[in-house]
Amino acid sequence: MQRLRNFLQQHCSDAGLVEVIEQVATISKDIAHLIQLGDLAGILGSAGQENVQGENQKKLDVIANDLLKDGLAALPAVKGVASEEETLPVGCNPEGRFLVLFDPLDGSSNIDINVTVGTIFSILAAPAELDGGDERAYLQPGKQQLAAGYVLYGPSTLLVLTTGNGVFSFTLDSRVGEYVLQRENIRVDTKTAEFAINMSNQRFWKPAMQSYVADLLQGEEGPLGKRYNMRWVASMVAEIHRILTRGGIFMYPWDSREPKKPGKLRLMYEANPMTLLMEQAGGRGSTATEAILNVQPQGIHDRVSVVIGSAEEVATVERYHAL
Ligand code: AHM
Ligand code: MG
Repeated sequence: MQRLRNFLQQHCSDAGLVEVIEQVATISKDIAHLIQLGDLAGILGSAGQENVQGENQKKLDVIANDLLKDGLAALPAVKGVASEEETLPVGCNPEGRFLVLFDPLDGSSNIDINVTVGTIFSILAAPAELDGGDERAYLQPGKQQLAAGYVLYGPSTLLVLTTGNGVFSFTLDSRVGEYVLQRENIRVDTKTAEFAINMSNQRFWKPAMQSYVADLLQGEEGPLGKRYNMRWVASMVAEIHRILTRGGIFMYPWDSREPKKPGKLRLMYEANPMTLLMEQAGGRGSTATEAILNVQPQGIHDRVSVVIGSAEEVATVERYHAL
């Protein structure tokens, strides 16, 4: 069984990048430990404050954010970090070569009911001329990511990773405190008959999305000619992991509840890393009208409409939007 450190040394020629990924992995073990303790560690419930997006922060959102921010800032290779839970990017080491963006605890509305949550991360090259606290340094399209991944805190703790050359999954062996390689070169089926979307928002979607989902629901008698199954965990890490494991399509499209926002999910530390993983596994990520990895961010907390998963099904959604 290959350990993460050995794997990274063999698969990634940049020692600085290896160090950053290993640090995320090390911190995730502390987060996993706290999640397992739950109430016993006094970490459940609200922190009594809101983040920049106006969302109520859970205690564990704040704790996971501080662990990642402080642990990454301690590395000479890290020039700056940006987080869902931080209004502005945080400058770290001026000589650093990397910027790390993360959602420290995605799906955190699930934490109090003991359902899967995750950490999502994306690593970019730091422009030499800009400070790590300067937002402009981060505003690179997703196709420029050097590495991306997530940690899934579920029945097992898993690290799923790409450095741009395939997708690999590691399981945390809590007996020795090490991530060990579990699946190599993960591939996603191009076809699927399983979809994930929050159906309670149906009446707020654009007509093209309403019409696509209405056709899915017609099953084998409808124009798509297939009987579809549906899942919704309300935890993007769990949904994307399911799709990487058995195929499917995940959608969080624009809706008219907040018409000025292009979507609910965040481009730079949710949609981009998940799309890079999916594309490295043979799937796709789209806004429904353009490739997510081509979207030029205007701000670190930009939101985006998200359609990610099996390539042929993502193309079908795009077809409905092109009509
Ligand atoms: P969060 O980063 O505040 O946890 O929000 C992101 C989560 C995703 O994990 C999930 O897909 C989505 O929000 C669920 O939203 P909803 O509760 O509207 O179904
Ligand atoms: Mg999130």
